Amino acid sequence: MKRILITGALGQIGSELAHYLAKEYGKDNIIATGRSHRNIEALGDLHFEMLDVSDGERLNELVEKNKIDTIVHLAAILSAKGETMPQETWHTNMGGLQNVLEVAKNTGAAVFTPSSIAVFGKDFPLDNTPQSTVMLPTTMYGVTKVSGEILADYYHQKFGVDARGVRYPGIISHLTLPGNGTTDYAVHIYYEAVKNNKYTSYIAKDTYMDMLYMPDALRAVVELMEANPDKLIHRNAFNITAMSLEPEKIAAAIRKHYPEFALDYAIDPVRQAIAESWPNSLDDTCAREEWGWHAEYDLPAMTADMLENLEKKLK
Ligand code: AKB
Repeated sequence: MKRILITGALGQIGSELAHYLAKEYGKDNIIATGRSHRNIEALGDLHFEMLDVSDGERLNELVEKNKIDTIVHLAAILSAKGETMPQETWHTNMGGLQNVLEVAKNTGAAVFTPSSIAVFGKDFPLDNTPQSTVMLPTTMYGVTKVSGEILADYYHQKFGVDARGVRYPGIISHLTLPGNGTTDYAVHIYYEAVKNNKYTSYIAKDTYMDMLYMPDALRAVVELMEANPDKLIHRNAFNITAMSLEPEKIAAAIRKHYPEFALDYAIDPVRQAIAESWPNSLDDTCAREEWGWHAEYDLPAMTADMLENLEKKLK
């Protein structure tokens, strides 16, 4: 990676990844893009261009003009929002990815695009979910993520596009809020702990999902894209994880800092059903073996860092 264009750069991951990549590869080598200016302040003085990923011509123009060699494609509609607008979710997620892959085919750029634990849905092992197993998602977001994995592999096999990806679990972070997914509760719980010392969870007790702290999610992008391609048996996309969490476990970690923290429940049936259709825990052996993946943050380390940063931001 030398010159990198990021789509969806104003979202939860993009707004942090842009700075991370700027540090690694130089500020002048990063073009952050998004389809509005909402949250633009998160990018500071990084170079920003307006881009709607449904506009393949504009994407091609930006890639050629800026001599981009890697496209990090993050723009997507997430799981809970996707269930309120399935048609638009298909159109945005699949149309955007196909434009990115076409531009990559024409220009020789490499592509990083995240998949998700949402690729799983029915008839798979819920515990220690393997890299390769049944993928029958129950959300439109999941349908686009499975299709996206297959499409990216197709562009690799057929046209030699260097497309790589990971299946992100829920990502916990303190800079930009997530954009209406199912795992968002695991971010909101920290904000509410700092603001009000209590949280009402829309996900039920004992509902386990995998989570990852943002610094690990960012490092994964660079490590996978810099990995030796000869070592990659899989490409799109690798299971990665750091911890398998449910609301009470996070609350217990928060209580080490805020002993009075109170957790209660008002279950959202839509997001609860999605959560129950996703793995309790992932097996990330393939990522470990093929490109050396490992997470650095566990629950206590993440909780301490989240609370410290949110106290600075919110108090
Ligand atoms: C969501 O909850 O939709 C996302 C995801 C796991 O892909 N955070």
